[in-house]
Amino acid sequence: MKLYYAPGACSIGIHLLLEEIGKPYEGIAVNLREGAQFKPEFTAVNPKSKVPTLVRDDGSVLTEYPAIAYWLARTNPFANLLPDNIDLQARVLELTDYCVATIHMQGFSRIFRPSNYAPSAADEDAVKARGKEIAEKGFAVLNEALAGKDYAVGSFSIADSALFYVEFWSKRVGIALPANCAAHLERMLARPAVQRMLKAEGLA
Ligand SMILES: N[C@@H](CCC(=O)N[C@@H](CS)C(=O)NCC(=O)O)C(=O)O
Repeated sequence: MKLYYAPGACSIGIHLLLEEIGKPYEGIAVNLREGAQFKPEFTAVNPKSKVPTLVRDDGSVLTEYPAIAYWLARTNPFANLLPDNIDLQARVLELTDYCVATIHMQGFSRIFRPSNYAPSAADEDAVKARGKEIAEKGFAVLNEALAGKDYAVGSFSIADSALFYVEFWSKRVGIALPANCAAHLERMLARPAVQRMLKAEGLA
């Protein structure tokens, strides 16, 4: 298997799941700042120009965070990345989608790439501020979901990898995490798989 990732990007969540699973894989860094995602070498693999991108052992390519995380969990049941209970599985998908589709794509995307949302450069500060509001509201929701739990649905699952990457980004943009999210981030940082991933990406 090959994981195309960018250091510190949302792909950190998939990268840590591969470390949790512990099977051999190749990590290939894509330099988003230099535009490597738009070069033919990468678009031949993923025409969406996005990481994470997973190339499976049969050569087929899987994209989109929730799909990759779900496939990794289902094909590696020994790693216990998805609970057996269907109701809890639905909660895992609900939280994963909220992190990716709302907190990341609507919140952090506005903060990291305001020009994609602003009609002119003069509007960019307002776009960033709106992104911060969306992310902060998202963390308030996650904080409630984490109340009384070590992990998103009790035991560790793919949802925690998605929570982790948005929590990890919070420091970068000056968002103070509410208490349960801050404790969850610390708990995640204490996992050996997360430490291995951070070292591999030069973020430790
Ligand atoms: N919906 C995609 C989002 C992936 C995404 O936005 N990845 C960002 C990095 S966090 C990216 O590759 N951006 C490329 C760019 O900014 O040009 C997913 O769930 O995987």
